[in-house]
Amino acid sequence: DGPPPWWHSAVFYQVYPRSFADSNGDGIGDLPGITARLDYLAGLGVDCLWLSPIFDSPGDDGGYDIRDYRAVAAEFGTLDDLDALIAACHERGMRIILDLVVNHTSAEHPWFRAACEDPDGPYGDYYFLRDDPGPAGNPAPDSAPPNNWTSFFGGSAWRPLPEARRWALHLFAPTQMDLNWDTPAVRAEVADIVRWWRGRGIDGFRLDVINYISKRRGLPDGNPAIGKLIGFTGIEHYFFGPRLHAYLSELRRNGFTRGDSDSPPSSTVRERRADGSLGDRLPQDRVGVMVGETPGVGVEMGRLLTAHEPRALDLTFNFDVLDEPGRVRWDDYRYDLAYLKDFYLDYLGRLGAGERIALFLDNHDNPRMLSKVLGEDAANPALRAAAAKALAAIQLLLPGVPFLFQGQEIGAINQDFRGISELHDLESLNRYEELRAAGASADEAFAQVLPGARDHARVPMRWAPGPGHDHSSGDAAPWQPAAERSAGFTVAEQDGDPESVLEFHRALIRLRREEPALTSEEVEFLRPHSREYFAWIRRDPVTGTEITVEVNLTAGDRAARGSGHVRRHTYSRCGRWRARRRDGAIRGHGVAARVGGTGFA
Ligand code: TEU
Ligand code: CA
Repeated sequence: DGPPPWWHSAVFYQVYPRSFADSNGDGIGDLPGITARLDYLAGLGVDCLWLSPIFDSPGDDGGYDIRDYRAVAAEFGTLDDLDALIAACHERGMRIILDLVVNHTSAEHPWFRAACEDPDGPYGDYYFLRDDPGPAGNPAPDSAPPNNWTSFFGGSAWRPLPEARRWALHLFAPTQMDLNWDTPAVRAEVADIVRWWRGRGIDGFRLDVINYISKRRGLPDGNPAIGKLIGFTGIEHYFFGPRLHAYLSELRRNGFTRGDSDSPPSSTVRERRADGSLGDRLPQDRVGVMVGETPGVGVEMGRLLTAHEPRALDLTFNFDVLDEPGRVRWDDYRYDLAYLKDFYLDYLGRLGAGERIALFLDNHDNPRMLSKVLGEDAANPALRAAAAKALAAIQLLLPGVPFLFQGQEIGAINQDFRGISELHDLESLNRYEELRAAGASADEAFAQVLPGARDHARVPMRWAPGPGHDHSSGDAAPWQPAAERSAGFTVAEQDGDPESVLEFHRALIRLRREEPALTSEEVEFLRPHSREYFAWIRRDPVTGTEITVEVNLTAGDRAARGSGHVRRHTYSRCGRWRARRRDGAIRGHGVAARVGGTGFA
């Protein structure tokens, strides 16, 4: 069936554009800022950029509320800037995907405006509008929403549209209106948008909450017991809806697959060789990559979406990795890396031949994994660097497709926010208000919001020491203050320092490129039941080359495994690892020595 698709062996890097690099001094990161930092990303070894939404939007949910799918938000630049960024990526042998939010549109999208003006007209069917049972004019105060579904951002998932005398469904904010994918015209519009961007050279999409697009017909009430368990009511009617697979494979056919005849490739991508040098220009891939953001689908449903023909998605995100069982994002607890190990052993153990998983630990919706793992030890720079390296070894050397989130490569941790006025995200603010309304004091409410706030990951990137961390050009202050507590955790400080978290990432990504064993599917886990020790062997099926990776998962001292020796294992060993080849040549050891200071003892 031809060579494997490029993304099988790729390292993705998620950019949160508002907070990456600001080129024009207004405090807000932008597209030219990203272009100016591309050599940094190429030098890190990134194969594909994923940009969180850059489309025109009122910005109620950080751009996840799109007003125009074919325009760039003014604060981020222009379409020309985006074309330039796409070309600059391709010139460096990198690819670029965008974030497509098509479970819902902004309430300011022309489709929704048209639907409100004429709910019985064609655009009325683009959304879920339901008759308001109340009297003409405004909904009666006691008129109930059409069902009991709740919104992820609090309250009912329905909002009244008094003028239209309808209720409208919004699983997220009241200005994020759910599209009705059962309407063929909606599916045709989405395929059109995808084709349009493919034509501009975009290499694929991360598809926002894409598993929510097919809702059970009739929109029946959610089971209250499930709602109580999960915290949201109605989910069972749309998180893996009846026509999900059909709609996604249709979108693949109509949007992501370029028909060779009607649309010849518009863009070329330079080949990047294993040694990092650039080769010939290759035509744009025939099929764009489809990365599904799929909250709640778990392992087996994720496999159904990615591994079975007709193919729906290429990769899914499995969010179960982010919190220990029984815990949620808002809980203040110390994440045990033994769970991370269990999770991957189970997940990888269930895959069939040719299946690939997305490996991610951080994104723009979650506190930093490093902070969850370290708790108060995050204040200790040595432990922080060691744990960052341990996470890097896991994320970059297990089988799968790594998605780094900006800042992970320099050991970014949660922000030390002092009060609710320092948070911007609507989810945190809504949650805070709900807790206050339920009787919590201001301090209590803040304490219950802080651990899970999405703001932690959304602060400006730390390029260099100093007040604005060089996020903005000139002396401009970034849109959100981004003070870093410890010296040593900026790009400038780590660049070129062989001990640094940044150089560790560079070294591991280089190793991935040089050693086919690390991008093969083969893995054998050693001591699977150990809660402190995580080790595995990767194998290149062609040459038989083996690479052994060992990671210490523990923070405390302990008696070491092995042949009667008692060694002190502390967290500072966490990032150490060794890679050994079957032919006896020790490959990774050199890297560990370069990166970690001393070899693996
Ligand atoms: O997130 C979907 C999602 O399910 C959550 O992780 C989300 O962060 C929320 O907190 C649920 O409680 C995606 C985007 O990544 C997120 O930024 C958007 O806010 C959301 O969809 C709506 O578009
Ligand atoms: Ca700017």
